[in-house]
Amino acid sequence: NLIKVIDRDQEENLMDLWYTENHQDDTKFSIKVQEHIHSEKSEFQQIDFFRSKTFGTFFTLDGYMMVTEKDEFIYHDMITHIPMAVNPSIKKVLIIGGGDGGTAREVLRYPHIEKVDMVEIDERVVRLCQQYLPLTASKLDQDDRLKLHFEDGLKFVQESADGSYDLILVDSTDPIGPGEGLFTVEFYNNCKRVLSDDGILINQHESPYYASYAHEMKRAHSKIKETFPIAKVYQFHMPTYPSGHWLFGFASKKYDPIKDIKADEWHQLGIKTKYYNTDLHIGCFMLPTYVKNELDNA
Ligand code: AAT
Repeated sequence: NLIKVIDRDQEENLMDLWYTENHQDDTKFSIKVQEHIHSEKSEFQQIDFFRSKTFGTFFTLDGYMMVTEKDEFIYHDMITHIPMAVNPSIKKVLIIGGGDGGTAREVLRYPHIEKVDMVEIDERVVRLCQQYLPLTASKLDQDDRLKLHFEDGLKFVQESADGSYDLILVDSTDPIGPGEGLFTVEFYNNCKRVLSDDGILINQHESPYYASYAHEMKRAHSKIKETFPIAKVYQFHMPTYPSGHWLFGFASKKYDPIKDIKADEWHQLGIKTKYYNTDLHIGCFMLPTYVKNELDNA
């Protein structure tokens, strides 16, 4: 999927390097690269870091965009603050994936959170993000409440005790390669078991727009709604992901994400956010008709 297009710039006679991701067979998204900072094949995946003018430093896994410096606040606000405003007394959090550290950074802004276990399969992603994306990775070695585990998230939840977390955030790659097991019924059942009675599961839920991603969205939703009594989907705008329209899933045994929002309590915490707010919290669950229909038929 990683295609480097090298063009000769007419005027300056310089070589241009572009990062290109195929969003469809005939549709590509490209960012002009100022520098290809790092490239390696880890035990699990191909990892590349680039520098660009518009999106700052960004990194890809197996050629797919993961995080850019400029738009990561959107993704990390939306994965974290939605569940935290539904249950502001969450104390024990499990993050699966999220090697860049952005999700952990947002979670650790809540002073009453007691413990965060972050389970990332690929230690190299963490170490490279600490080196090249210090603004997202900054909290990974600075907060005693956070414990890093370098192992498969599926195996970790299989081995975790019942009811040990109030919140699970699945900040995973797409369901190909190492992320595949995190989109299975077995995984969702284990998440349900290790969550407390008022626990919440948020998962990376793909995109509704292009058919190949919408297929994964439907597959994930059909499995989660079989597992949890409350299973909703919410949307946000992610400029560098395919089609720019992306989703997270909200699943719970007890809380409805709209009816049970504790907006006043959340405001009292004084957490400043650039994308999330409590109006958007309600709005992001209002889905376009075609998305609603696809999810209803999932
Ligand atoms: N914060 C947004 C970044 C990501 S990266 C997702 C991370 O999940 C990667 O670091 C990858 O190594 C890790 N991962 C993949 N599979 C597993 C697994 N089985 N167990 C633990 N960690 C895993 C998300 C990008 C979303 C992209 C959407 N197109």
